[in-house]
Amino acid sequence: MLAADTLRELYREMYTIRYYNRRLREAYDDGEGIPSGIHGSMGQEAPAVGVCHLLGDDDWALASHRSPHVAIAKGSDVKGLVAEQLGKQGGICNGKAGEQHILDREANFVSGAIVAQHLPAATGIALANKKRGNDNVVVGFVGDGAANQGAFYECLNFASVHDLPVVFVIEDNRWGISTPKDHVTAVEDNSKRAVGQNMPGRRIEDNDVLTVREEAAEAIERARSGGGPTLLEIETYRLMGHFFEDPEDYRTPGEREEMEADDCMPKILNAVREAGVTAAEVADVESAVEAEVDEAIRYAVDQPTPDAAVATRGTFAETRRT
Ligand SMILES: Cc1ncc(C[n+]2csc(CCOP(=O)(O)OP(=O)(O)O)c2C)c(N)n1
Repeated sequence: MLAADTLRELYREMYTIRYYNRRLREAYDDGEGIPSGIHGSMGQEAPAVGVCHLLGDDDWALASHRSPHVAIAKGSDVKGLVAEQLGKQGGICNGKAGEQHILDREANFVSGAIVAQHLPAATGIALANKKRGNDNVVVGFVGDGAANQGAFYECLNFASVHDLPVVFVIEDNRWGISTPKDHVTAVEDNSKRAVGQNMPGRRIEDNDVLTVREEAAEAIERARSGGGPTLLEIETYRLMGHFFEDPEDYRTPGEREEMEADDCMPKILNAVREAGVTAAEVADVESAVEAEVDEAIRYAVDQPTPDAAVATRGTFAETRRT
Protein backbone atom coordinates (compact mmCIF):
# COMPACT_ATOMS: atom_id res chain seq x y z
CA MET A 1 0.00 0.00 0.00
CA LEU A 2 1.42 3.36 -1.01
CA ALA A 3 1.65 6.21 1.50
CA ALA A 4 -1.31 8.59 1.60
CA ASP A 5 0.86 11.46 0.29
CA THR A 6 1.93 9.44 -2.74
CA LEU A 7 -1.66 8.46 -3.50
CA ARG A 8 -2.78 12.06 -3.13
CA GLU A 9 -0.03 13.15 -5.56
CA LEU A 10 -1.10 10.51 -8.09
CA TYR A 11 -4.67 11.77 -7.78
CA ARG A 12 -3.55 15.40 -8.16
CA GLU A 13 -1.72 14.63 -11.39
CA MET A 14 -4.58 12.54 -12.78
CA TYR A 15 -7.17 15.14 -11.82
CA THR A 16 -5.05 17.81 -13.53
CA ILE A 17 -5.15 15.79 -16.77
CA ARG A 18 -8.87 15.11 -16.40
CA TYR A 19 -9.84 18.68 -15.62
CA TYR A 20 -7.46 20.12 -18.26
CA ASN A 21 -9.07 18.05 -21.01
CA ARG A 22 -12.59 18.71 -19.77
CA ARG A 23 -12.15 22.50 -19.52
CA LEU A 24 -10.38 22.76 -22.86
CA ARG A 25 -13.24 20.86 -24.48
CA GLU A 26 -15.81 23.11 -22.78
CA ALA A 27 -13.93 26.19 -23.97
CA TYR A 28 -14.03 24.73 -27.51
CA ASP A 29 -17.78 24.10 -27.24
CA ASP A 30 -18.28 27.65 -25.95
CA GLY A 31 -16.53 29.10 -29.01
CA GLU A 32 -13.58 30.53 -27.11
CA GLY A 33 -11.19 30.14 -30.04
CA ILE A 34 -9.90 26.64 -29.33
CA PRO A 35 -8.85 24.83 -32.57
CA SER A 36 -11.04 21.89 -33.59
CA GLY A 37 -7.98 19.74 -34.24
CA ILE A 38 -6.93 19.45 -30.58
CA HIS A 39 -6.36 15.81 -29.57
CA GLY A 40 -7.82 15.29 -26.12
CA SER A 41 -6.59 12.55 -23.81
CA MET A 42 -9.30 12.31 -21.18
CA GLY A 43 -9.50 8.70 -19.97
CA GLN A 44 -5.81 7.90 -20.52
CA GLU A 45 -4.62 9.24 -17.16
CA ALA A 46 -3.61 5.84 -15.73
CA PRO A 47 -0.90 4.85 -18.25
CA ALA A 48 0.64 8.34 -18.34
CA VAL A 49 0.73 8.92 -14.58
CA GLY A 50 1.41 5.30 -13.63
CA VAL A 51 4.53 5.21 -15.80
CA CYS A 52 5.79 8.79 -15.49
CA HIS A 53 5.51 8.72 -11.71
CA LEU A 54 8.41 6.26 -11.84
CA LEU A 55 10.57 8.72 -13.80
CA GLY A 56 12.92 11.38 -12.52
CA ASP A 57 13.74 14.84 -13.86
CA ASP A 58 16.60 13.55 -16.03
CA ASP A 59 14.50 10.81 -17.61
CA TRP A 60 12.60 11.52 -20.82
CA ALA A 61 9.06 10.83 -22.02
CA LEU A 62 8.12 11.07 -25.70
CA ALA A 63 4.56 10.85 -26.94
CA SER A 64 2.64 11.16 -30.18
CA HIS A 65 -0.08 13.56 -31.39
CA ARG A 66 -2.21 12.74 -28.30
CA SER A 67 0.07 14.06 -25.64
CA PRO A 68 -1.28 16.41 -22.94
CA HIS A 69 -1.68 13.55 -20.45
CA VAL A 70 1.95 12.48 -20.88
CA ALA A 71 3.23 16.09 -20.84
CA ILE A 72 1.39 16.83 -17.58
CA ALA A 73 2.49 13.53 -16.04
CA LYS A 74 6.12 14.28 -16.97
CA GLY A 75 5.88 17.73 -15.36
CA SER A 76 5.27 20.19 -18.21
CA ASP A 77 4.02 23.56 -17.04
CA VAL A 78 0.25 23.63 -17.59
CA LYS A 79 0.18 27.27 -18.68
CA GLY A 80 2.93 26.71 -21.25
CA LEU A 81 1.28 23.49 -22.41
CA VAL A 82 -2.13 24.92 -23.14
CA ALA A 83 -0.61 28.01 -24.81
CA GLU A 84 1.45 25.66 -27.01
CA GLN A 85 -1.62 23.56 -27.87
CA LEU A 86 -3.28 26.77 -29.06
CA GLY A 87 -0.14 27.90 -30.93
CA LYS A 88 0.26 31.04 -28.82
CA GLN A 89 3.14 33.10 -27.50
CA GLY A 90 4.06 31.97 -24.01
CA GLY A 91 3.72 28.34 -25.02
CA ILE A 92 6.46 25.83 -24.21
CA CYS A 93 7.92 26.45 -27.69
CA ASN A 94 6.51 29.95 -27.85
CA GLY A 95 3.59 28.78 -29.96
CA LYS A 96 5.65 27.62 -32.91
CA ALA A 97 5.38 23.89 -32.26
CA GLY A 98 1.65 23.55 -31.65
CA GLU A 99 0.51 20.49 -29.72
CA GLN A 100 2.27 18.00 -31.98
CA HIS A 101 5.89 19.17 -32.16
CA ILE A 102 6.68 20.07 -28.57
CA LEU A 103 10.17 19.95 -27.14
CA ASP A 104 10.02 20.76 -23.44
CA ARG A 105 13.60 21.01 -22.22
CA GLU A 106 12.44 21.77 -18.67
CA ALA A 107 10.35 18.62 -18.29
CA ASN A 108 12.26 16.42 -20.78
CA PHE A 109 9.13 15.85 -22.82
CA VAL A 110 8.62 15.60 -26.59
CA SER A 111 5.50 15.16 -28.76
CA GLY A 112 5.47 14.03 -32.39
CA ALA A 113 2.82 14.35 -35.11
CA ILE A 114 3.81 11.49 -37.41
CA VAL A 115 2.76 8.39 -35.54
CA ALA A 116 5.68 6.29 -34.24
CA GLN A 117 8.23 8.72 -35.67
CA HIS A 118 9.10 10.01 -32.20
CA LEU A 119 10.35 6.51 -31.34
CA PRO A 120 13.59 6.90 -33.31
CA ALA A 121 14.18 10.04 -31.22
CA ALA A 122 13.39 8.10 -28.01
CA THR A 123 15.76 5.35 -29.08
CA GLY A 124 18.43 7.91 -29.99
CA ILE A 125 18.20 9.62 -26.59
CA ALA A 126 18.52 6.19 -24.96
CA LEU A 127 21.61 5.49 -27.08
CA ALA A 128 23.11 8.85 -26.02
CA ASN A 129 22.38 8.07 -22.37
CA LYS A 130 24.06 4.70 -22.69
CA LYS A 131 27.14 6.20 -24.34
CA ARG A 132 27.31 8.88 -21.64
CA GLY A 133 27.15 6.18 -19.00
CA ASN A 134 24.31 7.69 -16.96
CA ASP A 135 21.31 5.78 -15.62
CA ASN A 136 18.60 7.87 -17.25
CA VAL A 137 15.60 6.12 -18.75
CA VAL A 138 13.55 7.04 -21.82
CA VAL A 139 9.89 6.10 -22.28
CA GLY A 140 8.35 6.16 -25.75
CA PHE A 141 4.53 6.18 -25.61
CA VAL A 142 2.65 5.16 -28.78
CA GLY A 143 -0.92 4.36 -29.71
CA ASP A 144 -2.01 0.85 -30.64
CA GLY A 145 -2.39 2.02 -34.25
CA ALA A 146 1.18 3.34 -34.31
CA ALA A 147 2.43 -0.09 -33.24
CA ASN A 148 1.81 -1.18 -36.85
CA GLN A 149 4.31 1.38 -38.20
CA GLY A 150 7.68 0.28 -39.54
CA ALA A 151 9.59 2.71 -37.30
CA PHE A 152 8.17 0.94 -34.25
CA TYR A 153 9.86 -2.36 -35.20
CA GLU A 154 13.12 -0.76 -36.26
CA CYS A 155 13.37 0.93 -32.88
CA LEU A 156 12.52 -2.20 -30.91
CA ASN A 157 15.14 -4.14 -32.83
CA PHE A 158 17.83 -1.47 -32.48
CA ALA A 159 17.11 -0.98 -28.77
CA SER A 160 17.27 -4.73 -28.19
CA VAL A 161 20.52 -5.23 -30.13
CA HIS A 162 22.16 -2.41 -28.16
CA ASP A 163 20.47 -3.10 -24.79
CA LEU A 164 19.24 0.48 -24.60
CA PRO A 165 17.62 2.00 -21.50
CA VAL A 166 14.22 2.56 -23.10
CA VAL A 167 10.69 1.37 -22.36
CA PHE A 168 8.16 1.29 -25.21
CA VAL A 169 4.61 1.82 -23.94
CA ILE A 170 1.63 1.12 -26.20
CA GLU A 171 -1.51 2.85 -24.99
CA ASP A 172 -4.24 0.54 -26.27
CA ASN A 173 -7.36 2.69 -26.44
CA ARG A 174 -8.91 0.32 -29.04
CA TRP A 175 -9.14 2.91 -31.83
CA GLY A 176 -6.94 4.53 -34.45
CA ILE A 177 -9.16 7.51 -35.29
CA SER A 178 -12.33 5.55 -36.30
CA THR A 179 -10.63 2.24 -37.13
CA PRO A 180 -10.98 -0.52 -34.51
CA LYS A 181 -7.75 -2.18 -33.43
CA ASP A 182 -8.84 -5.66 -34.59
CA HIS A 183 -9.33 -4.45 -38.19
CA VAL A 184 -5.68 -3.49 -38.59
CA THR A 185 -3.66 -5.34 -35.96
CA ALA A 186 -2.83 -9.03 -36.35
CA VAL A 187 -2.52 -9.73 -32.62
CA GLU A 188 -4.87 -8.84 -29.79
CA ASP A 189 -1.95 -8.55 -27.40
CA ASN A 190 0.73 -6.31 -28.89
CA SER A 191 3.18 -7.16 -26.12
CA LYS A 192 3.62 -10.57 -27.82
CA ARG A 193 5.50 -8.69 -30.52
CA ALA A 194 8.36 -8.29 -28.03
CA VAL A 195 9.24 -11.97 -28.51
CA GLY A 196 10.37 -11.34 -32.08
CA GLN A 197 12.64 -8.55 -30.88
CA ASN A 198 14.13 -10.62 -28.07
CA MET A 199 12.93 -8.42 -25.24
CA PRO A 200 10.42 -8.85 -22.43
CA GLY A 201 6.84 -7.85 -23.18
CA ARG A 202 3.91 -7.44 -20.86
CA ARG A 203 0.28 -6.43 -21.32
CA ILE A 204 -1.33 -4.57 -18.44
CA GLU A 205 -5.06 -5.18 -18.59
CA ASP A 206 -6.17 -2.95 -15.78
CA ASN A 207 -7.03 0.70 -16.36
CA ASP A 208 -5.87 1.52 -12.83
CA VAL A 209 -2.92 3.77 -12.10
CA LEU A 210 -1.79 1.63 -9.16
CA THR A 211 -1.60 -1.54 -11.25
CA VAL A 212 0.19 0.31 -14.04
CA ARG A 213 2.69 1.82 -11.62
CA GLU A 214 3.37 -1.52 -9.98
CA GLU A 215 3.70 -3.49 -13.23
CA ALA A 216 5.73 -0.84 -15.08
CA ALA A 217 8.25 -0.56 -12.25
CA GLU A 218 10.12 -3.69 -13.31
CA ALA A 219 10.54 -2.42 -16.89
CA ILE A 220 11.80 0.98 -15.73
CA GLU A 221 14.19 -0.65 -13.28
CA ARG A 222 15.45 -3.05 -15.93
CA ALA A 223 16.22 -0.13 -18.26
CA ARG A 224 17.82 1.92 -15.46
CA SER A 225 20.08 -0.87 -14.34
CA GLY A 226 21.43 -1.63 -17.83
CA GLY A 227 19.17 -4.62 -18.50
CA GLY A 228 17.81 -3.24 -21.78
CA PRO A 229 14.41 -2.41 -23.25
CA THR A 230 10.92 -3.71 -22.50
CA LEU A 231 7.65 -3.47 -24.42
CA LEU A 232 4.49 -2.77 -22.43
CA GLU A 233 0.94 -2.55 -23.70
CA ILE A 234 -1.55 -0.90 -21.38
CA GLU A 235 -5.31 -1.13 -21.81
CA THR A 236 -7.00 2.22 -21.49
CA TYR A 237 -9.85 4.31 -22.93
CA ARG A 238 -10.09 7.47 -24.95
CA LEU A 239 -13.15 9.10 -23.39
CA MET A 240 -13.14 11.87 -25.99
CA GLY A 241 -13.25 11.92 -29.77
CA HIS A 242 -10.06 11.43 -31.78
CA PHE A 243 -9.96 15.23 -31.88
CA PHE A 244 -12.50 17.85 -30.83
CA GLU A 245 -14.27 17.88 -34.21
CA ASP A 246 -14.80 14.12 -34.18
CA PRO A 247 -18.55 13.20 -34.02
CA GLU A 248 -17.61 9.74 -32.61
CA ASP A 249 -20.27 8.06 -34.74
CA TYR A 250 -18.18 4.88 -34.98
CA ARG A 251 -18.55 3.98 -31.28
CA THR A 252 -20.23 0.64 -30.67
CA PRO A 253 -23.50 0.35 -28.71
CA GLY A 254 -22.81 0.31 -24.98
CA GLU A 255 -19.15 1.26 -25.43
CA ARG A 256 -19.36 4.56 -23.61
CA GLU A 257 -21.08 2.94 -20.63
CA GLU A 258 -18.44 0.20 -20.60
CA MET A 259 -15.60 2.72 -20.68
CA GLU A 260 -17.12 4.85 -17.95
CA ALA A 261 -17.71 1.81 -15.73
CA ASP A 262 -13.98 1.04 -15.93
CA ASP A 263 -12.79 4.66 -15.65
CA CYS A 264 -9.50 5.11 -13.80
CA MET A 265 -10.54 8.18 -11.80
CA PRO A 266 -12.96 6.55 -9.32
CA LYS A 267 -10.37 3.81 -8.72
CA ILE A 268 -7.62 6.20 -7.60
CA LEU A 269 -10.12 8.27 -5.64
CA ASN A 270 -11.20 5.15 -3.71
CA ALA A 271 -7.57 4.31 -2.94
CA VAL A 272 -6.95 7.87 -1.73
CA ARG A 273 -9.99 7.78 0.53
CA GLU A 274 -9.11 4.31 1.86
CA ALA A 275 -5.65 5.63 2.79
CA GLY A 276 -7.36 8.10 5.12
CA VAL A 277 -7.34 11.27 3.03
CA THR A 278 -10.48 13.16 3.96
CA ALA A 279 -13.13 14.47 1.56
CA ALA A 280 -12.11 18.01 2.51
CA GLU A 281 -8.47 17.32 1.59
CA VAL A 282 -9.56 15.88 -1.76
CA ALA A 283 -11.68 18.98 -2.37
CA ASP A 284 -8.63 21.16 -1.62
CA VAL A 285 -6.56 19.25 -4.19
CA GLU A 286 -9.32 19.62 -6.77
CA SER A 287 -9.89 23.32 -6.23
CA ALA A 288 -6.16 24.09 -6.46
CA VAL A 289 -5.97 22.15 -9.75
CA GLU A 290 -9.08 23.85 -11.11
CA ALA A 291 -7.73 27.33 -10.29
CA GLU A 292 -4.41 26.54 -11.99
CA VAL A 293 -6.01 25.09 -15.14
CA ASP A 294 -8.70 27.80 -15.41
CA GLU A 295 -6.03 30.48 -15.21
CA ALA A 296 -3.82 28.67 -17.73
CA ILE A 297 -6.64 28.41 -20.29
CA ARG A 298 -7.64 32.05 -19.82
CA TYR A 299 -4.00 33.08 -20.23
CA ALA A 300 -3.53 31.00 -23.38
CA VAL A 301 -6.75 32.18 -25.04
CA ASP A 302 -5.73 35.82 -24.45
CA GLN A 303 -2.15 35.42 -25.69
CA PRO A 304 -1.26 36.59 -29.24
CA THR A 305 -0.05 34.22 -31.92
CA PRO A 306 3.74 34.18 -32.47
CA ASP A 307 5.31 37.18 -34.16
CA ALA A 308 6.27 36.31 -37.76
CA ALA A 309 9.65 37.98 -37.17
CA VAL A 310 10.70 35.07 -34.92
CA ALA A 311 9.54 32.35 -37.34
CA THR A 312 13.03 31.00 -38.05
CA ARG A 313 14.45 31.51 -34.54
CA GLY A 314 14.94 28.36 -32.54
CA THR A 315 14.10 26.42 -35.69
CA PHE A 316 17.51 26.05 -37.34
CA ALA A 317 20.94 25.83 -35.69
CA GLU A 318 22.16 29.40 -35.48
CA THR A 319 25.72 28.82 -36.67
CA ARG A 320 27.47 30.70 -39.44
CA ARG A 321 29.89 29.35 -42.00
CA THR A 322 33.18 31.21 -42.04
C1 LIG B 1 2.56 8.05 -40.35
C2 LIG B 1 1.22 8.64 -40.08
N1 LIG B 1 0.15 8.14 -40.73
C3 LIG B 1 -1.08 8.67 -40.48
C4 LIG B 1 -1.22 9.72 -39.60
C5 LIG B 1 -2.61 10.28 -39.33
N2 LIG B 1 -3.02 9.87 -37.99
C6 LIG B 1 -2.98 10.72 -36.95
S1 LIG B 1 -3.48 10.01 -35.55
C7 LIG B 1 -3.77 8.55 -36.30
C8 LIG B 1 -4.31 7.37 -35.54
C9 LIG B 1 -3.34 6.92 -34.53
O1 LIG B 1 -3.90 5.91 -33.74
P1 LIG B 1 -3.14 5.38 -32.50
O2 LIG B 1 -1.70 5.21 -32.83
O3 LIG B 1 -3.86 4.19 -32.01
O4 LIG B 1 -3.20 6.57 -31.46
P2 LIG B 1 -4.50 7.26 -30.78
O5 LIG B 1 -4.95 8.32 -31.75
O6 LIG B 1 -5.51 6.21 -30.57
O7 LIG B 1 -4.00 7.86 -29.53
C10 LIG B 1 -3.47 8.62 -37.65
C11 LIG B 1 -3.63 7.50 -38.62
C12 LIG B 1 -0.07 10.21 -38.96
N3 LIG B 1 -0.12 11.20 -38.08
N4 LIG B 1 1.15 9.64 -39.19
